[in-house]
Amino acid sequence: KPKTTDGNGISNRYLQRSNLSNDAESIAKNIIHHAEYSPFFSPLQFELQAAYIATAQSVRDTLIRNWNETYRLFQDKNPKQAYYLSMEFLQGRALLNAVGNLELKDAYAEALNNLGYTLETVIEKEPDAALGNGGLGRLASCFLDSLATLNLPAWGYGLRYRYGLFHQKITKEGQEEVAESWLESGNPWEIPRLDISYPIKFFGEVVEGSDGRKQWVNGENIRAIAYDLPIPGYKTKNTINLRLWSTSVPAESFNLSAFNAGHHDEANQAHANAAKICNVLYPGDDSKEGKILRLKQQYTLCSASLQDIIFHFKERSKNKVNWSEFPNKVAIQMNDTHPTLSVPELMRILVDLEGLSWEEAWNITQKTVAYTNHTVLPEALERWPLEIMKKLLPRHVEIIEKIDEQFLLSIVELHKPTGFTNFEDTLKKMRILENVELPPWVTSLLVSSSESEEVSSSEQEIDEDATSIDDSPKVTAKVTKKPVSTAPGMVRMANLCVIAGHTVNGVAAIHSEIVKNEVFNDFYKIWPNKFQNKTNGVTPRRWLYFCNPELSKVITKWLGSEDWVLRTDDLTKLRQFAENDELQKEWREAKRIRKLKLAAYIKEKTGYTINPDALFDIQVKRIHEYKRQFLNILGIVYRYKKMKEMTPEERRAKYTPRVCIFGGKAFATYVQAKRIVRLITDVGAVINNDPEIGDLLKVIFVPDYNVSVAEILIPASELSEHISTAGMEASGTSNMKFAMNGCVLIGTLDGANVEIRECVGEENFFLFGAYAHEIAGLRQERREGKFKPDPRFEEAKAFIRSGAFGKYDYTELLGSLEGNEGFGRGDYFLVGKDFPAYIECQDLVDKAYKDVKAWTKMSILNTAGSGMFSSDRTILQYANEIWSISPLPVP
Ligand code: GL9
Repeated sequence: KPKTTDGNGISNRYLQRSNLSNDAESIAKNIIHHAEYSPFFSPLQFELQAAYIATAQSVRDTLIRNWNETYRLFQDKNPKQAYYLSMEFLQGRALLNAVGNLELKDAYAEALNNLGYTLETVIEKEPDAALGNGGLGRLASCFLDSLATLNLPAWGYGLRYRYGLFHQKITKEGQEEVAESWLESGNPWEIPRLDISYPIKFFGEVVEGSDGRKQWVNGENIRAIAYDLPIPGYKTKNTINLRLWSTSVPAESFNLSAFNAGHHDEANQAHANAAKICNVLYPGDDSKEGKILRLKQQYTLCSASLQDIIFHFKERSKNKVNWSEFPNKVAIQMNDTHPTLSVPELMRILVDLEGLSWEEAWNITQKTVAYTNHTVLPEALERWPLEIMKKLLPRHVEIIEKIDEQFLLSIVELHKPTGFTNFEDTLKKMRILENVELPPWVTSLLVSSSESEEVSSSEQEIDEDATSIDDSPKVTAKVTKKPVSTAPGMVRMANLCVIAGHTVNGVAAIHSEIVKNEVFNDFYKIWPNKFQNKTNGVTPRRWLYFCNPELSKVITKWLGSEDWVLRTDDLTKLRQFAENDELQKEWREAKRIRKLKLAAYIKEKTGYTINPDALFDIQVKRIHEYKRQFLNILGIVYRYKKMKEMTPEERRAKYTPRVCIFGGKAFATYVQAKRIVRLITDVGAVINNDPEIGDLLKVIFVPDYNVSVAEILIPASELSEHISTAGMEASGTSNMKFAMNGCVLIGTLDGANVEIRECVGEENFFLFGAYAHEIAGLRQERREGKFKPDPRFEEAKAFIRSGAFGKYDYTELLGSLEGNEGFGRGDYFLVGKDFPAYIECQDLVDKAYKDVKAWTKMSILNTAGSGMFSSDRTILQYANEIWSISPLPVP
């Protein structure tokens, strides 16, 4: 007898009936069905926009079916599951990726042809989902693709910002920001889960309940509502979930009497406050208001996700909740420090709501959470003012204070055998709270040890029984009052992550070394086993197979199968053909098709005509002083000046025709970065219109760089620039995408460049610049006034100062390269130091490009050596070495 209902209460008979067919004719019918019954528009106007929405909805049907099956399997088998918490997911467009992963691209292309459209033009109608700023957010999205592809039980959690990353307009004045509204025409990919919502509280106070447990009461109460995005794996049914939270308030919060009295804004206040939380990605946090908003965002993500994770844990435990099983079922990865509040939130839920003891809860929390560090820039290591946090999250601050004191106690215990001399600074550096007085029991220990090296053991020892903070040892030794610091108390999120997490990882080999030996060295010394490296990766589906079909076809032909899309190590087999004329010819033809497409795109967006046979030299990434777009443009300025000094014959002999392409957004309030954008466009305006130079040099700033623009730029690139000051770029991920697409890199020994160079071969990478271990010494040299700039560097700067590139006053920008003062001035990023090596290296590039065969070989060897930078490799390492999760494929 057939089962009539499944877990969700729908009759199997009907579920089977709704089977979807994958032939073009059925797909076309399905698209038309959506066009007809979709709430978005009338079928009488089946225009391009409608075609996109209906196509997306049709693809979503298949996604939802796979997504339900995957969910059901996870529910039934109850494996350990990983949850990737991130404030950013830079998804880009979904359509091509979805039909590609489902292997339905050809069927959809044919269906759309039958309806009078092409898949290519329909794809263009989709706005980028830009819920991230840059590499960190894009990494999270690549990870989701790999998690699904590898059939791993995992989910992503993020926020559903109404306005994603701003659009960048390039005007004569440089960058202008315009609000981005990806949801304006509706989002056909998401599934609003109005049935799934959780309460979120802010402000209020902490009281003690009659059961002795702490209760967090009153305050502002909102709700987080789930919006699900199905994430399909490649060549698998497994489709995982990216759950994005939106914020609202229940209807009763609408103040009807105020509204009726004519106070409309007041009536809507609660709703407006709640909606504000998910309004924009990363609001500027300079103001106090901005800080509270950002903290509210972070807490919303953490609290809603944890409530949801715990809901699933309980549901899957089927009435037999055993909390000690929690770390065997749940792995939480904190993508940078932004989701750090997960730690006190999990503690709060376990202790206050579930009634576990502090020790039990701490044990569970520590086994559950892990932390990825993505940057060593000190300004990016989040610190929150204690005052603000106390107001917004009073119970969490209590918990953080307790974790802090517990940590101090454990450190003191650890150091007991060696004594506490000179220990105070280390303690202060390591603890979570900054500018907060040490607890008296610690201070007195320190005082007693500094009074005499030979303190009697009885004096030095603290009460052995006092392992819990509540009754921390009452040491009565005299305490010398130190001047109370006037600096405001702060919570160091990274320290909390390192203390609470079972694992801390960096994102490239060199970065993980810096994390261990510099940033968190004190922690590394006590917990060496906590620290790991997980070199970043990128999905080869989006970043090679889908965005570069021509090159992919060549690769497949020479490798004899498409297996490389899942096993990128197979790409090494290209090495044996690197000098084969036939492959070389096909390789260049494939590259040229992409170069022509980019040339057309540049013409459309900037009006400039570029020579498709010139060397395409690209630097695309967020604009930042440490990434040194400034070095690149100064090199171009110098090149241009030299060209002008030569005869046409000399010019042609020395230089290779080049198109220097830039793209990237500057943070809206980052003045120096915006000046760099302006300089690039000013330089371009002069050089591009100089008839003497012609197509020997062009400088293009591609506006509004985003995931979709990257998909056009990267396949067309021949040389790409990854030229950060060594030690400052944690990893970089576009470097991996460029190498995969047969692009040769010019770069410093920084981030993943180090490993890319090893994998593709030194002779296939243009290396220049100071090494990471030299940087501190070089900065010191500068401060001492010992740095002698190269005359060529002086010449380039003077050329800009001369007004050769317009009237804009570049004094402030160039001034950052002068003096010896350090940050902000005194060339902190060592542009002057690396300038000579950089331009000399660029001369080598010019020479190398002239040898077509040798260059093509380098290009092939870059693709061949890029296999290890697949995010499949990265995710397998996370799965095995941090999360302990195993594949669970949907049959
Ligand atoms: C970053 C690092 O700067 C990059 O080097 C790294 O590749 C990525 C991913 O690990 O993380 N950290 C960081 O804060 N950003 C990164 O790109 N910034 C943005 O995403 C804007």
